[in-house]
Amino acid sequence: MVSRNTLTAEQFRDAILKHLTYALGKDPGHAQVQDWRMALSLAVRDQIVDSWFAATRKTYAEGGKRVYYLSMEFLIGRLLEDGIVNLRLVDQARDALAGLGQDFDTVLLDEPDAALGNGGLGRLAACFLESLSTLGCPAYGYGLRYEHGLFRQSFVDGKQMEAPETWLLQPHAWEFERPEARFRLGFGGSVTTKGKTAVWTPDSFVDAEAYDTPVIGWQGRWANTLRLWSAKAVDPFDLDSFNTGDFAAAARDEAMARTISRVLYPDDTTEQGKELRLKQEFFLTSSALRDIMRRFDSEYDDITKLPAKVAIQLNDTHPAIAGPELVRLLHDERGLTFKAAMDLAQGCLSYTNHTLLPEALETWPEGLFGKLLPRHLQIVDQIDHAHAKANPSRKVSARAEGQVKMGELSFIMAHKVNGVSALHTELMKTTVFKELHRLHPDRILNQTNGVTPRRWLLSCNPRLSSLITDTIGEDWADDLDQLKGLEPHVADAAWLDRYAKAKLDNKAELSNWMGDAHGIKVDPAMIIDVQIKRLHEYKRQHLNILETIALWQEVKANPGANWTPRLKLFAGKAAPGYFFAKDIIRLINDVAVILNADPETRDVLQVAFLPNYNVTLAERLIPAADLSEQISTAGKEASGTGNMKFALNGALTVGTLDGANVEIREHVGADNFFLFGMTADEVDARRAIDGHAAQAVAADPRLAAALKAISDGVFSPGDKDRYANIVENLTGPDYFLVSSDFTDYWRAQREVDIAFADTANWMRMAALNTARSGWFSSDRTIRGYMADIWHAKALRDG
Ligand code: 26Q
Repeated sequence: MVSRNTLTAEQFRDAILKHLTYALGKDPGHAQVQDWRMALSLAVRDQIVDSWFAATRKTYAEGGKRVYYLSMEFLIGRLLEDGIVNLRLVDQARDALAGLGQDFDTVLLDEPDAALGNGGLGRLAACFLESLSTLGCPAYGYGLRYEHGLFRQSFVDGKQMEAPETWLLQPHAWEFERPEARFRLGFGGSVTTKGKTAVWTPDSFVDAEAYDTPVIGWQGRWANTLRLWSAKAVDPFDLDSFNTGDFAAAARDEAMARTISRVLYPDDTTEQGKELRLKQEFFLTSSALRDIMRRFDSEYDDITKLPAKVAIQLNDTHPAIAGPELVRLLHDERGLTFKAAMDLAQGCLSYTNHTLLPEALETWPEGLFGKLLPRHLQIVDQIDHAHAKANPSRKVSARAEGQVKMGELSFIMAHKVNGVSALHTELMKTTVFKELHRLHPDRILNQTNGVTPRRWLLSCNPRLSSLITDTIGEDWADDLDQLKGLEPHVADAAWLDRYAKAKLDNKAELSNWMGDAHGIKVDPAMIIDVQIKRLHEYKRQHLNILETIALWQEVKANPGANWTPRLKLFAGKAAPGYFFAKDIIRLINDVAVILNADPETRDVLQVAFLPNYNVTLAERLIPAADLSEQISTAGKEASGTGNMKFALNGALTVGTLDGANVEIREHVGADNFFLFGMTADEVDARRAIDGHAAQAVAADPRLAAALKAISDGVFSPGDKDRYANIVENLTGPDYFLVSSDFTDYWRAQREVDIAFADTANWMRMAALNTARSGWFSSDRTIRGYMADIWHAKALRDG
C-alpha cells in the first residue's frame, strides 16, 4: 500500500539512528535487536505526538464531550506494527531498517505482547480505543498498568503450566510516565458525621500514578490516550525500621502497595470475593474519576454541565464502584444534595454487560465490602433507598442477601445498559435483568460488538488486503462496508483464484512457522480448522475433540474412503483453578499424540494445541484459517469477537445460533455458514429432560465409541481413569449439552468435508464471508455508542 506519510526512508533512518545513539546510548555497531526495536518504536512514537497534542488542544478549544472507557482489561498486544500500519509507514520503516542492516520483521517480532486482559472483553476495549481514535472522538481509556499480565502457558506431558508474564522487564517504548498525575486513595477506616455531612477517614493509603500511551487512529489523524494506573507506596521506604536493622519491615509498605497493580486476575468468570480484586477495582475507578473531575474543573465551573461533557462507560461491572464513588465525590466532597449527585452520576454513567452466566455475575460479601469501603456501603444503601422511593413496585436492590450485587448496582446507576449482540441483549431482558427491565424499559439497548479492521485485516493479512485494495481501491480500511464492492468479483474465476492464492499462501506461511516454532509440519492443502479462545465448558472445546476422536475411528474403519484432510488447531488458556478446563486441554494434547503418530490416519487427520494463546498468535492463525469453530451452547456466549475476525478473513463458520453468530449468519448468508445445534430455547427444554445426556449417547454409536475410547485409556495408556471426570459429566449432568448436540455437529462437519472438496465453491463462499463482513467493524459499533449512549461528537476534520 502506498504511504501518504511524508517521511522518507532516509529521514526515518536518521531518526532511528538518533534515538539509538542519544536516547538509548547504544553504538549501532553493538546494538541488539531489542535496541533497534526500541529505537524504531521511539522514531514511530515521534510521529504520533503532534497529532496527539493537536487532538487534545482541539477538544479543549471546542469544549468537546469526552468519552471515558473504564476497563480492568486492555488486551492491546503488540503496538509497533499497529502504529506503523496506521501511520502508513510500512515501506519507509522496512527500507530504513534495511539501510541499517536490520530485518524489519525480526525487529517487529521482538516486541513483547502486552497481555493486559483475559480475552474478549479486554480485546474489545483495545479495538474500541482504536476506533475512537480513527473516528476522531475525544476519549480516554482508563485501566491498570499490571506488572504481570495474563500468565504464560506451556505444556508438560500435555498439562497446562503457568508462569508469570513479564512484559515490563524491558522498558515499554510507548508509555510516558506522568509523576505529576498522582492521586492518594484511601481504604478501610470509619465514617463519622459532621453536621449533615458524612466524613470518611480511611486507615490505609496508596498512591496511583499515571502512565500514558497514545492510541493512534487510522492515518494518524487523531490520537487518544490510554491512561494506566500504577500503585505506589505513600512512603516508599521506612527509614526508622531500616536504621534498627529490620530491612524487611523497611520495604513492607512499598511491597504491599505495589501488589494492587502487580497482577491481572487470570479468571474470567468464577474468581469471586477476593479482597485484592476489590481493591484493584476501586483503585482503578477512583483514580479515573478523580482525574476526570480534575480535568472537568480545569474547564468548567458549573457542575450541572457534567453529563453534557463527560460520558463514562463501565466495561462490565468491574468498575461498578464508579456509581457510589461519583456520588461520594459530588455529595460528600462537593456538598451537592444526594439526589442531585445521583442524577448527575447517572447522566454520565452507562454500563455494558458481557455475560449472562450466573457464576460470572459479580457480587461482594457486604462484610468485606464494608470493611474496605465503609462509606460506599452506606451509599449503596442510599442508592437502593432512592431507587425504591422512585419505583415503589420494585423488588430489586443492589444490596440483598448479605451481598452487594454489582450488576444491579450498575444497572440502577446507569442511564443506558447495553448488551453485546442482538440475542444477548434480548436474553438480558428476559433473564438477569428481567425485573429491572420492567421498571426501566428504555434503559437496555443493543450494541453488537465489532473488531478493528486495521489490526484484524489490513495488518494481519497483507495478502488479502492488497487483493482488496487492487479490487476496490484503498478506502475500505476506515469504511469497511465498501467490502461489499468485492461481491461482483466473486463470480470471476480469475479473481477467485487470486483470493484462493492469498489464502493458500497464508496457510503455507503458518505451516512453515509451525514447523520452525513447534516442530509440527502440516500440509497447507488440509482444511485448517481452528478453535482459539479461553477454555470454558460452555465454549465446548470438548465437543470438538470428541468429534475428532469419532472421525479418527471412522477413518480407521474406512481407510480407503475419500477423506478430506484436516488439521484441527486449538489454542487457549484455562483459568489456573478451573480443573475441568485443564482436563480438556490435557485430553486434546493426549489425543494429538496418538492421532499424529497413527500412520493409518495422520495424512488425513492431525491435531495440535498451540501453547500460550495471545493476540500475536491470533494474528498468525486467523488469516490462515479455513474453518472457524464457534460452537458454544446456545444462550451462553454473549457475542464472541473471534467469530467476526475469522469471517472477515475468509474462514467459514461452523457454529451454533449463539451470540453474534446469529448476526454473522444473517450477513454472510445461511448458505455460507455451517449451522448446527439447538437454539437457546431448545437448550432450556432439553436440559429439563431427565437423562438427556445418557439418551444422546445411547442414540449415537459414534459418540458412544468416542467416549468409550477415552474411558478405555486409549489416549492415556496405563491411566484409564485420567478423564473419568469428563466422561462422567458427558454421560451424566452434561449441563452444556455436549452430548445432545454431538450428532448434529457431526453432520455439519461432514458437510464441511464435502464442501471443502469443491475448492472453487469453497473459495467463493469464503470470499462472500469477507465481502459481507464489513458491518462487523468496531467503527460501526463505536458510532452506535456515540449516537445512542454517549451523545458524543467526532471532532476530527477530514
Ligand atoms: C471478574 C471478577 C473477578 C475476577 C475476574 C473477573 C472477570 C474478568 C474477565 C470476569 C469476566 C472477564 C471477561 C469476560 C469476557 O471476556 N467476556 C466476553 O466478552 C466479549 C466482549 O463482549 C464477548 O464477545 C464474549 O462473548 C464474552 O464471553
